Amino acid sequence: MGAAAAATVVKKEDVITSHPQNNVSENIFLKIGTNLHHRPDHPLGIIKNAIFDYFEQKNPGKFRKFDDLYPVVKVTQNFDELLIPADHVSRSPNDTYYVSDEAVLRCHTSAHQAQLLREGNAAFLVTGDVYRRDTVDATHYPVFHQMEGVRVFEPEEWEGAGLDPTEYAERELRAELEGLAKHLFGDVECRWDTAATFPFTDPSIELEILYNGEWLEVLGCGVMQQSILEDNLAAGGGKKAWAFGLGLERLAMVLFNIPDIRLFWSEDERFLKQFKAGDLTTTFQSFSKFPPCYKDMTFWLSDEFTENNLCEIVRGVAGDIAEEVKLIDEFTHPKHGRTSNCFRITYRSMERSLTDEEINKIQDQVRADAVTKLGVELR
Ligand code: FA5
Ligand code: MG
Repeated sequence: MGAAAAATVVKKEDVITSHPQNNVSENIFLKIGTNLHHRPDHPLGIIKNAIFDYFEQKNPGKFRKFDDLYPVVKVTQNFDELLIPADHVSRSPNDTYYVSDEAVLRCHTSAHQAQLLREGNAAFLVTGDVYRRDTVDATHYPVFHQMEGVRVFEPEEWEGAGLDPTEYAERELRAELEGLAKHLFGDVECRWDTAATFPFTDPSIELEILYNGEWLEVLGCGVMQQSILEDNLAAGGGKKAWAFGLGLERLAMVLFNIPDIRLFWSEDERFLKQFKAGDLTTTFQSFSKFPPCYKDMTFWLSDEFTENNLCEIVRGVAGDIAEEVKLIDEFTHPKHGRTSNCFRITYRSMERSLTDEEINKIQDQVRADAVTKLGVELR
């Protein structure tokens, strides 16, 4: 891979520190360095290579590929260099894993855009694991994989087409990504959401694919803000670029009909042996139809409470048998004004049956942790 590549060996003390802002959990640390996208027979490796093939066929030799950039990045790389404002929600420790006040686990592969432009790259693809504190359900997981794409254009290119530079870059971007969707899925229903916004692109758009009867967002993209080019690429002010960031799990779920994002982390042979390097035709066959187990918990909110914090607790206790955490009822007391929430937690293993005893123990621990770590008052 590229010269900027570095082996991803991350030691525990590199990410779990005594810094007051440190919020990386043991669970998350254990996932770092797994690099599922490096495995050619894993659905994430298969989809990554299929995307590489597409770009290579369309633009031979054009895109430089980076596959193992270190996942701990500076706050400046993850946010500032992308013009993400100081008060943007994504900077909140509720959403992002902080190693210290200066370093984070990258929450998107966009964290490498500016650095790679500074190193003189004008067309590149970066694949890597990214980390976000997020909800628990079938399409969200706190560690997932993205591929970033950037392509810089020269004035001759848009002048030759007789277009304004932004129009030209947007047209090229849409064509490139619609072509990718076709390459991966053949005839699939796609639509562009033009209401999307990213601080680092203008215009910004998101691509959605119809999956199991619902629109699933698979990537965000847009025309790169000109100041990012000006600040990082030699003579960048006179050029124009597009950028995209796509979710590999989401694409693989659509391609292989994988119903739950947790499956990507399964080491179960019944999952892994269904996939073969280079084979895009696999339709995943469910090997487990184990019943779900629902547990509701109701509590008065505290200052510390957020949905992401509760999800982090559930994942910490239950690991991958946590299938969904969902708010099902909310109520504010007419007299004292306190708010109560009821969450339904769904537990289900993809690999085996769970016992009542096991689930009750887990649920008791979740309840206890919610009290001690978040200060909620159980009802
Ligand atoms: C971004 O991360 C931007 N950096 C994308 C981008 C790059 C925009 C370059 C413009 C230019 P967003 O947060 O929407 O955007 O995430 C991009 C994709 O990652 C989503 O479309 C989805 O496919 C995937 N994704 C986001 N959150 C999760 C999650 N919790 N689990 C699995 N996949 C996710
Ligand atoms: Mg999005």
